[in-house]
Amino acid sequence: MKMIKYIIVLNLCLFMPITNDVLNAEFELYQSIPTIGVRDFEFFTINDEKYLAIINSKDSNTYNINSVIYKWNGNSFIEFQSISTNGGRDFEFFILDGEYYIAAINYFNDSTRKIDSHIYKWNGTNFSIFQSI
Ligand SMILES: [Ca+2]
Repeated sequence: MKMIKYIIVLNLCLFMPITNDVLNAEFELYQSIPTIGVRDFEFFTINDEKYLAIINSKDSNTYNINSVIYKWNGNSFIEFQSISTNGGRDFEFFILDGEYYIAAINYFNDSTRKIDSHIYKWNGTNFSIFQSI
């Protein structure tokens, strides 16, 4: 059985150089995904479907940008749902009483750090806003 290994490289926070030797020895580039000041990749599964949530923090003008949840189609991750974020710092997926949730942690909205973060709940089709904290 062939084992395929994947590596995801955050384009904002590289703490060690990834040389061609490292890539060739253990991993090969499989897919590139556009990111904007990315802070977190969160992989999770719902009903055997695989998702990758990528939280963006800011572009050159504003912290108020969308972050994106991608869905695995068997060959690659394709865009599934955009989530509005304000200086996004982290996506955190969790299961509570059999229900699926993802929290989008916000940091800054161009004027204040005193802002809400949001919890989204899986509605059977996609995530909808559940609670602001
Ligand atoms: Ca996370």
